[in-house]
Amino acid sequence: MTCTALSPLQQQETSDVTKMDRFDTLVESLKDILGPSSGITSDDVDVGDLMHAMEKYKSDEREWSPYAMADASRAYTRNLVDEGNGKSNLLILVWTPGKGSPIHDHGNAHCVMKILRGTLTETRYDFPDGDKNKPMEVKSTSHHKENAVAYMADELGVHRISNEGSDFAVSLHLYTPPNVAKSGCNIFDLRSGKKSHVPKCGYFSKFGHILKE
Ligand code: 2CO
Ligand code: FE2
Repeated sequence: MTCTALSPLQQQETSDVTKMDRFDTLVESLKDILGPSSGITSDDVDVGDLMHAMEKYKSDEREWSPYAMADASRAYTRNLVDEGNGKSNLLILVWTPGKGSPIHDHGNAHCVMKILRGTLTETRYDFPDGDKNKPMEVKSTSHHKENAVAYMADELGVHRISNEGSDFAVSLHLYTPPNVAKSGCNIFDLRSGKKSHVPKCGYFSKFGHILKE
């Protein structure tokens, strides 16, 4: 298995150990915005505020690269950055070129995604209609470029994310409440619409440390 951080963290100013870089500031801002929410349902969260905070941050690889663990043997890696006082999951996903996720839902949670590097393709579908065995139809296809922010939720259907570029792509995902981390998600077969439950959507690394399998 190949495990490589995307690039070495560049030597940074160490004279002020309390200095926070802008990515760290974004992580704290997201936590602050979620502060007043109950963390139990997704109804009392202001998604606009979360998206605005992500839009304000301009991606700088030196700031987030300690979390961005790539593994070319997988379609993508899920790297935990923060748990937002139990109200969210903040993940950095590293997408292998030419690969993508299965079609999946989001456990009744808000999903806000910001592209940190490269371009990602999002293909949306409606939830399959009951148990009918029929191919899933594409509802929309979008290409999200570096620094773009997108929103997804079960109300909008299900989706697949893929990296059609020739280099690793990286995205930041905030899930609130953290339902998928607790109970997994569902994936869907493109040809039949058949649903399968994935009980655990695991992490490749947590807080910058690769997890041993
Ligand atoms: N939801 C997927 C995951 O957390 C990534 S696609 O963007 O929502 O694995
Ligand atoms: Fe998703």
